[in-house]
Amino acid sequence: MDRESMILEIGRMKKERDAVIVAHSYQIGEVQEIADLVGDSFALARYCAKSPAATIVFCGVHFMAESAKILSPEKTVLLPEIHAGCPMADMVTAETLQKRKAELPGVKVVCYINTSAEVKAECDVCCTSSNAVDVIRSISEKDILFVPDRNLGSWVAKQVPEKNIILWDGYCITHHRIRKEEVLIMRELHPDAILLVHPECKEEIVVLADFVGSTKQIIDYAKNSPAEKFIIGTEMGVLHQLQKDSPGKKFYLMSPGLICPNMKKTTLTSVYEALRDGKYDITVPEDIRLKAKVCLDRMLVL
Ligand code: CIZ
Ligand code: SF4
Repeated sequence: MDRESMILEIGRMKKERDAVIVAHSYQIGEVQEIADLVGDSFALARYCAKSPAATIVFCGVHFMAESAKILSPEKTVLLPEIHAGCPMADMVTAETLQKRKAELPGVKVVCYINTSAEVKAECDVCCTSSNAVDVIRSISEKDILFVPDRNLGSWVAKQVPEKNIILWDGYCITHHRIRKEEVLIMRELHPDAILLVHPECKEEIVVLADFVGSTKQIIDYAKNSPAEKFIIGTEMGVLHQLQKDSPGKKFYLMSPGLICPNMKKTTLTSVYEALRDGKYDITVPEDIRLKAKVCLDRMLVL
C-alpha cells in the first residue's frame, strides 16, 4: 500500500473504531502528522482521559500507554509497537524499589512518569520533567527517594537544597550518552545559538545550557524567544514541532546521538496495523492501577 492510501485507510479505521491517535514529541514526523495531539507523556495521558473516544492509539513507549490506561480504564489503549519500551523505566522494578524502601523507612518516594504501573503503585507521588521541582517542594518531609533518573534527580536537588534527595541509579540511554566535548564543539560552531537542554542529560551537560527544561518547555521557549538559532539538547523528534512552529529559525541537534531507538519503532505501518488488528491492547491489573492512579492523581492535585 502506498503512503497516501495508508493515511486514508488510517483515517477510515479511526472513525470505524471511534479512535484517537496521540503521539509523543519524540515520534517520527510522519507519525506526529497523523496524530490528533502531539505532546509529552502526561499531556497525552490527560488528553486521552478527557477524550470521548473508545480507543486510544498511543504512539510512544510502553509506560506512556500504561499511564493513559491508568487514567482511562474504560478505554482500549493500543500501543502499536509492543517492544517500544523505555530502558530508563526498566531500571527500577517494583521488587528492587520495595527492597530499597525497606532500607529507608519513612522516606517519601517520588517517581518520574517514566516508570511502569507496578513501580508507580509503590510510590507516593509522580512527576514529569516539567513539574519535578514543584512536586518535590510540595512534600513536607525532608528525605525523598527519587526514582529512576539520577540526572533529573540531581538537577532537581540543586534547586531544592532544603531537601535530602536520595537518588536511584537510573538514566536515559539516549540523553546520558551525550559527551561534554560534543556540546563544546556545537557551541563553537554556533556561537550565537541558544543552548536548550533536557534535564535527563548529565550534570556536566546541563551546566553548559542557557535553558534547562522538558520537551514542552524547550518547544515553548524556542517558539517564544526572539533568538534565531538554537542548539537542541533533547531527542531529535522535537525538531519536527520546532521547525513547524518557527520555519524561519535554525535548529541544530546538540549531538547525532540524540535518537531514542524505542521512540523510532513506530511507523505509519505500525499505526495502520494497530488499528486494523486492534493491537497491542495495554492492560494494567486493577489493584495496581488503583494504586498507580493515586500516585498520578497526587501530581494532578499539585
Ligand atoms: O514526559 C515526557 O514526555 C518525557 C519523557 C519527556 C519530556 O520532557 O516531556
Ligand atoms: Fe526512555 Fe530516554 Fe527513550 Fe525517553 S528518550 S523513552 S527516557 S530511553
